[in-house]
Amino acid sequence: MSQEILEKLTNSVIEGDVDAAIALTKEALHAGVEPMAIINQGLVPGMNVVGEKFTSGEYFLPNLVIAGSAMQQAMQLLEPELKERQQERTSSGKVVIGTVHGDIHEIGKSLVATMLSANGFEVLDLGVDVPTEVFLTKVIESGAQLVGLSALLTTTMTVQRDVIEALDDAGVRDRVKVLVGGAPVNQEWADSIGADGYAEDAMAAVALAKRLMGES
Ligand code: HCB
Repeated sequence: MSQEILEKLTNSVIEGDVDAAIALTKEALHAGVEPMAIINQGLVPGMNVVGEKFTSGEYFLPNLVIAGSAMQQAMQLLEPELKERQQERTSSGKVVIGTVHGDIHEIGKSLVATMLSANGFEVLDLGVDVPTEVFLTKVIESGAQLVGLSALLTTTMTVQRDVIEALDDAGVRDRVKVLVGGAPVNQEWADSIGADGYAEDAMAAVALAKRLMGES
């Protein structure tokens, strides 16, 4: 039953049927499916298929837009549920997060921000297409212990390195741990640019953020 709803949800994202995605997300919640399972087993597989179809030329930009909208609207229903289930009382630390300059992909970054916040982190979400100097200013102003840099394009992942270099040049690199992520990013890339960690998804980002906080 739950599996059937999740499969239909995946298809609704692939087909760009926003109304169905909203209705099926509600149905899954009602059936007692955990919000994180709805994301990872319902919505994300749909986005991955959309990405593959875009690469193969079967889908075009409007398909990405509508699939993104379906996922975002479903996420709006899930965010309060995620927070309610995981809210911790004490502050785990302060995090500045954003999608780097030139990149407007926001769904994954927002999911990481939601999960960090649900796990007790104080999160300052700078949004998307964030200029490198804004990351620098906000890290200094807020006194954040962590900065999360999201990049979904091979052309923008290099901006993660620019931010690390800017932190270095400003003499604040040792004050903040840098956590990188996004579809084209991996551990090897994170190591090569001197990031403190790489997380492949929001749950891994929370675990890593907690570990890095323990180290700082
Ligand atoms: Co976009 N796009 N897109 N896109 N897009 C991708 C990313 C491609 C891989 C699709 C493909 O070709 N297969 C591709 C990138 C290719 C590449 O560079 N290697 C691509 C392209 C090419 C483009 C445009 C250039 C298309 C064009 O205009 N011709 C354009 C770029 C615009 C720009 O940014 N300047 C573009 C635009 C769009 C939108 C706007 C239509 C839309 C985004 C809507 C929005 O966010 N509001 C969009 C979408 C939806 C996608 C796909 C289909 C899904 C992305 C997504 O939301 N995934 C994506 C294909 C794909 O990735 N499968 C495709 C779901 C989330 C939950 O996963 O990976 O973002 P996530 O985040 C994870 C994870 O990476 C990690 O945790 C998250 C949560 O689990 N994580 C972090 C992310 N950030 C982190 C930071 C941390 O500190 C730690 C962990």
